[in-house]
Amino acid sequence: MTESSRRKFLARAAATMSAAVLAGCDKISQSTWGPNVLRGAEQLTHMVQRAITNRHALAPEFTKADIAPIFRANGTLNPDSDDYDAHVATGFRNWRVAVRGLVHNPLDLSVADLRAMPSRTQITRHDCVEGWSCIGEWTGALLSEIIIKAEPKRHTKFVVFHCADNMSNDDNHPQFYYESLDLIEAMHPQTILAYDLNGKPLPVANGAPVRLRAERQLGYKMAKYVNGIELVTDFNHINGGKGGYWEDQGYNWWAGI
Ligand SMILES: Nc1nc2c(c(=O)[nH]1)N[C@H]1C(S)=C(S)[C@@H](COP(=O)(O)O)O[C@H]1N2
Ligand SMILES: [Mo]
Repeated sequence: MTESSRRKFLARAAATMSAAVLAGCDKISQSTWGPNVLRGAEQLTHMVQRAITNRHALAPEFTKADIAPIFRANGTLNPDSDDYDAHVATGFRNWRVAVRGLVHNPLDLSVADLRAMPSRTQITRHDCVEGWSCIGEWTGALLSEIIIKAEPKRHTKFVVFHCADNMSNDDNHPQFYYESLDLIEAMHPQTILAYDLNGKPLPVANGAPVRLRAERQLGYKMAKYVNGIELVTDFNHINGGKGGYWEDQGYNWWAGI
């Protein structure tokens, strides 16, 4: 098998396993042991994929000729809050990415700070679970450099990304989009906090002023409008406790491709 057909096979195998588990979801989850079995199965998918794929492998990269003329946008297209509108009006000068949680050195990074950090430019394919893909060129600060700069504490296992878009209709109980990666994905050389798309500052629809690119993951992992990064040992304390907005609605936490 070639590397890419092997990866496709693994993705399919993992999807089949998850689908098999989900098929019995309603019935199983009514009994007390169900949730543990489900969690166990998801952990197994993650472990199996870890064991048989090389976690240091790079996602495929493409050429300028492959870049789509317009990068399709999905999910929130504009956070549309007074706060966000004010940032748009001031060219995101006051936008900060707050790095908190299990760190010795908390950071508040402006877009200019991010632009001054070691960066990477990569032409990659974005795969959305809704069934579309799009190739674009992303430039951003290496997330590994940000994490190292923040001096993570020893027990850090996951990195959580907090976003500015409220997914709830109820302004009194906002539910901001969020996502998370394990430390291996977070430290991967193609994982960046992107500020440019196709050589220009990110459009609002694609997550201005900064969004995550974790190129070996499905689209929903790529948090847009990032204003916070939190280092944690687990995410039980955050919203639904599943590590992401879509995960809280039932998507798999492990979204490796
Ligand atoms: N903050 C935030 N990030 C998000 C989403 C969102 O709704 N809000 N949607 C996700 C999904 S499902 C996809 S496919 C990609 C879409 O990124 P794009 O708009 O640049 O295509 O962003 C992901 N990140
Ligand atoms: Mo998506």
